[in-house]
Amino acid sequence: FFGSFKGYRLLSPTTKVFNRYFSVEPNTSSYSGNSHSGRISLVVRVPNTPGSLTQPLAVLGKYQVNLTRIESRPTTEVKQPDASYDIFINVSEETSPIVTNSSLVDRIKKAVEELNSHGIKVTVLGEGFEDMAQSSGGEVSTLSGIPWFPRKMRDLDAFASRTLEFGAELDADHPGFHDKAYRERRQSITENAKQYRYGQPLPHVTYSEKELKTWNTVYTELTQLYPTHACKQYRYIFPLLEKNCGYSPHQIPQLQDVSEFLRECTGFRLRPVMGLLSPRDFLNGLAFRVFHSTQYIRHHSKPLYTPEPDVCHELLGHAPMLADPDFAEFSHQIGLASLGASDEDIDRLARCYWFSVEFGLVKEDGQVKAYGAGLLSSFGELQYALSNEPQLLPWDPFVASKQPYPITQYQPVYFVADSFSSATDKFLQFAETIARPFSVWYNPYSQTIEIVDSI
Ligand code: HBI
Ligand code: NLE
Ligand code: FE
Repeated sequence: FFGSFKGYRLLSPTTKVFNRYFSVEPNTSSYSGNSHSGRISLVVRVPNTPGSLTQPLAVLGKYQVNLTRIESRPTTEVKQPDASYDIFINVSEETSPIVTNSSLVDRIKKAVEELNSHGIKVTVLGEGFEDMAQSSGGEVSTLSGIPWFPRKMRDLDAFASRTLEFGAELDADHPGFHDKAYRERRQSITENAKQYRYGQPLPHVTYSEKELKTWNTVYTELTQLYPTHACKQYRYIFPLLEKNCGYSPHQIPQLQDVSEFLRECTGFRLRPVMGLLSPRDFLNGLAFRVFHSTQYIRHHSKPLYTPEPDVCHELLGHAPMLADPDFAEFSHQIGLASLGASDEDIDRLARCYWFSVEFGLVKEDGQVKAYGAGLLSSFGELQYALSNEPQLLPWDPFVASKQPYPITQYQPVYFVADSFSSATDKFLQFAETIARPFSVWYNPYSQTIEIVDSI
């Protein structure tokens, strides 16, 4: 199986984002089963004056807060260069050797209050501090309430149950709403996804004749369009999927096989999901090079367009593109930008995602081709997008992030990228405008998000 990947481009781990310096820290929480699910970090803002770090350190010491890593970076907010520094501090979650009566969270809260009272701004990241964001407003001592985000691969297990409200129930206007057998079938497939936990093999589904017939129609129609409509990366990878993952008109590939293939290509992996995740959860997964995939198939009455993701959309739309290193890098960067982002910034990122990963077009030898998964999995929209009907704009994340879109009909506007690497460069310029008092780095060896910055 793996031998047949010989000669295929593998992920180069030396892309821009991987070149940053970071300091190594023993990650004890990954080994112990009973630890707090997320780590705690503090960002302390100090002026660029002699001794300004002494007080924060003394206060943290006084409250028995044990530190495991300290890094500094000049703040970007301030006009004068190096007028102040952000000090990034990781806190050990191991029990202090000195017996204290109060919990670590309480001691950190007290330490932060004391620092605030001295006019020192502290940002706390981690669970248990949400109430502080509201209670300590004010000019100098504002704590930005950074939304929780997953720091290790296993944290993605928390998403499984959060799809209930969004994806478990079909809407009343869905073609499958009155089809009892379809509903029950979907229910049993999504139940597998709900039970799934990190490290388990992906659920295997034996599809019925009826489901295979739907797949056959979608596959047969789409593969007639790909030679003229799909971008060259897609056309290059598709035969490899036929060879290695059982892509064919007569068989629906298994997520497990496709996931193994993608890991060999770009480190991306699939994870089963019940249905639509919130944009925040969905994008956060991309930061770990995890793509959440549905496993049920669209209703047989409407094979050529569905507004929601299904196994045709994931496997024919997304999977081939995720095997391309430049596209994978682009997707990963959207994911990293989403970690801890404000709700407004998540909205902006979701629109960037929509107009690129879902519905993006790309220039190729003077022509326009499709790379967006929503196009590559819809026979109807793929033709429409490359007709003269819709409006085409050059890919610009500053524009795309503000562009509203319909979700149940063909898009009126598409964005055309020059290439995936230039699309990524433009996206990174945009991502810099997303306010966040720290930087993140994905450590592929430990599969954890490191909160770092070193300039
Ligand atoms: N959830 N399961 C799933 N699949 C998607 O493609 C998806 C999602 N939630 C949101 C989303 N896509 C996007 O439209 C953006 O909002 C991120
Ligand atoms: N419209 C696409 C299709 O029919 O395959 C699915 C889009 C999901 C966002
Ligand atoms: Fe999608």
